[in-house]
Amino acid sequence: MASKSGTAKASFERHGLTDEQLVQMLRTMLMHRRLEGRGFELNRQGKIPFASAGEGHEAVQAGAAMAFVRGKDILVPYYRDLGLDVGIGLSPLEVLLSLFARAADHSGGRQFPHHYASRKLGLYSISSVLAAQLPHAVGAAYAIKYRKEAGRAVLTTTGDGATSEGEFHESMNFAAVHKLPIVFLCENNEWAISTPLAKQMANPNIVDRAAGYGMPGKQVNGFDPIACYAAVKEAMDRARSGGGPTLIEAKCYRFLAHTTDDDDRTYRSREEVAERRKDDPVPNFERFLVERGVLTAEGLEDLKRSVLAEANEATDRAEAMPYPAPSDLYTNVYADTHQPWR
Ligand SMILES: Cc1ncc(C[n+]2csc(CCOP(=O)(O)OP(=O)(O)O)c2C)c(N)n1
Ligand SMILES: [Mg+2]
Repeated sequence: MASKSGTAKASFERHGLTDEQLVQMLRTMLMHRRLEGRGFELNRQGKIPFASAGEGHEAVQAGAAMAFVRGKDILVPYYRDLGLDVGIGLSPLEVLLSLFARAADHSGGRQFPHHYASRKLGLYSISSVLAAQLPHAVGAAYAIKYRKEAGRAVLTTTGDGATSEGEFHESMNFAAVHKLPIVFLCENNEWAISTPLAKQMANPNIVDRAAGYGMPGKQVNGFDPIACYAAVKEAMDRARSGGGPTLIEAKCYRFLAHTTDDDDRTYRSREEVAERRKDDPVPNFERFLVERGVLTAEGLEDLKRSVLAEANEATDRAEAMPYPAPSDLYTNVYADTHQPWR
């Protein structure tokens, strides 16, 4: 499918990424888009109650996932990170089990959809409460430093709106004071449901906040997966080697409504969305890799077919699995057999 590493016809700044890694990043982006579209389809078919939408976030998440070291690093993501979670190893079946709320889901079908967790992958349980994940992420980074576990770091993510929360300030400040091994990645899609960035903060650049805490900040084009990889890799390497925290702001956009429960026509024009779609990172990265000889046109079609087949298989398997048994309702709610309502 891909040509051998370093033998691509046209040269470009690849930041050490091999052809195989570049194709893997594209696969993550394609799977992200496919699975998120699947969530909307299943919702409109009346099969699942809810799904969220990360179209426009594929590049930043695939790039960040490539900078994550499996088996070492810890990921504390937010709810819009399907691509990042899949990129570090979460399977499409696990995503579908969450959407269908089946018993085999990590939370036993109890968590909100798209709120995954995997101890095996170092993937923390996701919180719906904005910025609530950040103090947890900082705590994990503090533990790494306290235990002197060299070569590990925490990657945590947040939306632009969540940076207005007190937990964001407290987490950034604490991480900088204690020089913790952590990277804060802000996926700035310009909207917090119906609130535009300009109503959230007077400074249009979230990255400027880094200086106020005394940590390095980096702004990156969130539609460019290679640039996002490079920024997150550099910051994670610094964190892993004792250099302390970094704030990265990846500028992207949310193309769809906030979730299946939202109608974004009520707060932004179709013209605005259509204009931003011109920079859609998925077809752009497909074209980029084909034009540079990293992938043939045929190889791209094979890749898309294999992503669709995997997503379809995961959908069918998850749908066929049972819901949690009603008798399990209180399992893991209270320790042992304690039942306070009895
Ligand atoms: C503390 C808190 N306040 C409000 C909400 C409701 N809420 C859910 S998502 C959201 C918008 C968040 O926007 P942003 O942080 O930019 O992330 P995005 O969804 O755009 O990726 C809001 C206000 C919440 N979940 N938690
Ligand atoms: Mg946002």
